[in-house]
Amino acid sequence: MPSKPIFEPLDFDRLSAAEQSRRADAFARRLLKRRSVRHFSREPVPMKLIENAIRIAGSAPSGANQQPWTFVVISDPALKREIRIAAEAEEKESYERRMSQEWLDALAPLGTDWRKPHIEDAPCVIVVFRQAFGIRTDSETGEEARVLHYYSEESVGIAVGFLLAALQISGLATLTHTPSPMKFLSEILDRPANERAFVLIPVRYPAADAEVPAIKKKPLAEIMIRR
Ligand code: IYR
Repeated sequence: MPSKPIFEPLDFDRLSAAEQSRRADAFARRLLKRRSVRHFSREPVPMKLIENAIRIAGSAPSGANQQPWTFVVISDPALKREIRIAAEAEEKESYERRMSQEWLDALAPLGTDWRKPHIEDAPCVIVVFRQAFGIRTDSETGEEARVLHYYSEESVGIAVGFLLAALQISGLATLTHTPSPMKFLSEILDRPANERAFVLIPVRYPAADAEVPAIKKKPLAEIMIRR
């Protein structure tokens, strides 16, 4: 039986125009500095910051509020090593055989290759899983049934955006890594059949001498249209 909606008062702080601008500027200043970093320091990352960022990611809007995500936080060195080895095996195959020349050319300015040492030397790696469907257990019979999930790709994409922004605001550096195919992550991390790896995110402080590719974002005039 469908349940009826229950409403509650919205908790919303109406800000003064000055405060709105101040917050928007402060957020932009910090977020505009976000770069994908591949050179990390080995300094540990406070778990409180990771928990906070995942709490924020978990508050993202999702299709039918199904929250179709699982965030696996890995700090065990042996597990990170295992993931690095498996990711590099897939990536080597991709870079050397699966990716087209057009794709390799598009990536050339980033200077990436199949080697992924950052998976191992980040003190923390977050693997985000998308729950392609849910599992409902009947309280009486104990029988399991599939629950359809709506817009799970979009929902997890939004949650990852929240996650990256929260980690950036917390003063940490991230990298979005999508080794392809990612099935090995389900196996190594022992995830159930309804979950698909979505993205792997090494998190940490950048190395003191970290460098990033000299690439630019499109200006506002190129990405925004007013009608
Ligand atoms: N998954 C590979 C290749 C790669 C693909 C894209 I599209 C990028 O923006 C960056 C890398 C890798 O992680 O190296």
